[in-house]
Amino acid sequence: MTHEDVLKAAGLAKAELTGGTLAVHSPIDGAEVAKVKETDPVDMAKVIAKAQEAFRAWRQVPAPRRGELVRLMGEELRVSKEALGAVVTLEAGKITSEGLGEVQEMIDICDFAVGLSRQIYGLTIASERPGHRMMETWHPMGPCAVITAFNFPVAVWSWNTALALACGDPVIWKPSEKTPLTALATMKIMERALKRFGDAPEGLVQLVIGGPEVGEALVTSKDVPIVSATGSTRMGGIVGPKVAARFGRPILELGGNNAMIVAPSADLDMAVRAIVFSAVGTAGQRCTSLRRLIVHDSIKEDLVGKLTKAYASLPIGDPRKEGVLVGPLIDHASRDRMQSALEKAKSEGGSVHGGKVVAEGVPQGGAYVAPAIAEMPEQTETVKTETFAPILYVLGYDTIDEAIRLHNDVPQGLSSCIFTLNMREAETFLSATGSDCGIANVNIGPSGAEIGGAFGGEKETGGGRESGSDAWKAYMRRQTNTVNYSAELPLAQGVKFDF
Ligand code: UN1
Repeated sequence: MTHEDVLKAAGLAKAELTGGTLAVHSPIDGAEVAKVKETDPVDMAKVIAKAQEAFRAWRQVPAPRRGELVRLMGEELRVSKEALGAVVTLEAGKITSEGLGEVQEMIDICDFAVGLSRQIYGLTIASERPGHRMMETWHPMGPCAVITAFNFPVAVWSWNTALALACGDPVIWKPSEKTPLTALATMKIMERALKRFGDAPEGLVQLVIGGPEVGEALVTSKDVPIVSATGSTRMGGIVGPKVAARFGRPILELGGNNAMIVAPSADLDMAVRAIVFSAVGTAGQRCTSLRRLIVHDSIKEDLVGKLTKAYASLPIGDPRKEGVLVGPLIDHASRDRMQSALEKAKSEGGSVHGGKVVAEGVPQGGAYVAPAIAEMPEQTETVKTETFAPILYVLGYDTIDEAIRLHNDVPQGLSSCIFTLNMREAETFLSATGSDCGIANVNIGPSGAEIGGAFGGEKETGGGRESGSDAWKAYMRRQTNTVNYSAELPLAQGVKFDF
């Protein structure tokens, strides 16, 4: 299928793809595939007011009925899975299976949120006063801005939107400027669900396209109480304080520098498979991609040998082609950043396998690279920096304490894992003295999390949680209620105030 056919199959009309100011390129071959219209920053006040109006209606709709909209969204996504997956491939460069996987992740969170819509509940708490009852009620919070990144152009939106809608919050979506087409295609699907639902308020789910000024309006508006932002630590460092300064609620999912500890008892064949998927999958452009391998000295040489062999056999190229496992990087700037990180690693004493630019057997115009393995003498500045590309830094260790120290000695704290058959090591890694990340796994890689768990991380990753478990609470306001059903008015803490 040509790029044009893919966009057409996703329901995108020519008029939406032309005449705008934002040029969209496919990372597959660098071709300009659209020029989309951007939201005028001047119109942001109207967008936000519309969301506020939608909120006033939506918060009164019973949560299970709100869940019905999410159920329809899941149904429509099922119907459009292939078409939307293909747009993800076209615009983000993911291989076909990962493009489809991303849409599956959207379907999964819809299913979760439908159940949640009948499970929004609070506690009942024992009161110290006779004839009193205490409880917690969760109420809708207000419009939720969802700022997403290019690498999961639609799934991250759905984690936020499925929960926000079930929780009673309208959504304003600002996608990455690199991936507005997946957003436009997703809105078509959403609109079909809204139509079938029937009486949802206008402006419940809005899309705005543009640069920092458009984002700024969402970040600084008091009428947008929740700002969920995914992207770089640099971006989060700007967004977080601005939202906090107006007492809004930020949900930040920022950089990761995810590691795997490989202990002497590890099943090495399994470890190799986990490493290759998590370091090379999505061309190393997941927040959860494996970036650091901390290997016991006794098995390091053996493991690096196995890995370099596996890396050499990886099919690199057109992500639409069957069998290809490594697609392009998002753009040439990203490729250049990878190359300079590798140069820096070398200057710090690293020895690099692979990592070269690939120009043959791949579509011209895309930024294709061979994934790299860099054996490092120590955890240098380059290792501590997240480079959004398939670079795997390898470090050796002697004792498990040393491995955990190295593991935690980076600014980021998203995902982590250990490969070991030693129960003491596994449990220590998951304990209070183990991994300091939001996600810590045993005998699986750091990427590819299911939506059932809370997703997010600590330190410079930003502390936000999205997706499963009780992440929904971030989209609601908690109210503590005390009800007096007695004929007395006793005060708490034994205070007397008689008059
Ligand atoms: C991201 O890269 O921003 O765990 C999200 C994973 C995916 C989500 C990644 N489920 O790798």
